[in-house]
Amino acid sequence: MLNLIRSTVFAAALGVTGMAQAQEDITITLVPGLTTDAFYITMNRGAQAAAEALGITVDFQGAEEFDPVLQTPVLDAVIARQPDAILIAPTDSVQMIEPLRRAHDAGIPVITVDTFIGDGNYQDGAGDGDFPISYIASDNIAGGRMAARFMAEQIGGEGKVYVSNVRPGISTTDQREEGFKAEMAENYPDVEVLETQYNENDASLAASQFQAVLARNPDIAGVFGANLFSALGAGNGVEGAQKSEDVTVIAFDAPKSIVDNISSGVVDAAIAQHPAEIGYYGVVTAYAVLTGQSVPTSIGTGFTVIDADNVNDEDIAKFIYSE
Ligand code: T6T
Repeated sequence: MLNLIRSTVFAAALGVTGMAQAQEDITITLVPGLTTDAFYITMNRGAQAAAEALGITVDFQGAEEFDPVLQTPVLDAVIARQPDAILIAPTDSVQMIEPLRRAHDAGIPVITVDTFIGDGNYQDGAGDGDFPISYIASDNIAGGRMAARFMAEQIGGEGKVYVSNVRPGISTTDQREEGFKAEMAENYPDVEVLETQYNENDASLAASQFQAVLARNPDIAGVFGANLFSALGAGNGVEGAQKSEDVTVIAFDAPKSIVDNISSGVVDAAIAQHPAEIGYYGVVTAYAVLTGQSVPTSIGTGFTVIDADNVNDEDIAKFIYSE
């Protein structure tokens, strides 16, 4: 860790008070959910923009799959290198608490981006996962509710739909499903939400699950793909079954592949998160912590809905994720 400690000692030796750590020496590590996902690639783009603006270094270290068993050794290696702060998208809200506590115990400030640990309310003295300093992310319950409203409008307020999701235990996708179901239950009593299909972040599995749901429910009216791979797979499944005319697909996330599916009519709407904004504010928040500022315990970032009406608009292009 370059560290505050070292520069404070140095400052003290020089008899200088209030001397801050040299900016060019600050190193923050961003640990994504996985390295090859356009969402996290875009988050890193925002993080690098903030690093450049601040004259600090941000490195990007992650696993190749969204899995706490694979993320933990990556995190342990990051802790061993002692960065000044860790920004991380924890891949499980319970299983990543103890690995992250090791960073905290080593004196490295932890900020979570995109996903949270514990109950997501940090620094309130309650719960095991209370120690991260801040959480920067989309409001995923609100996003799930938005998805439900777009779905309900498209299917005329009635019919069978299901959520294609990754696996339980991921804060973001759990909350999107929760918001989706709550909105349907409260406002669309004639929409029946079938059992969730879990795909382990595998788009091929999500596509074949659509075929199986269709076989059991020939009148299926819609699928909500709760993240990039779920939505991509749901779209491919619907297209493969030649059901695009009859089945509404609402996607969370907006890589180019999903935007292309909007243009071709396979996906009806995508709720684009603003991952670059998450990365940018994540780095700025870590920098503020490292330079002695107080920071909010949570920062909410926005959404942009992309559909056939605006997909070709110039000002939409910046919300399409980088690959
Ligand atoms: O939807 C994003 C992210 O918000 C979620 O936590 C995991 O999946 C994505 O990375 C998309 O693949």
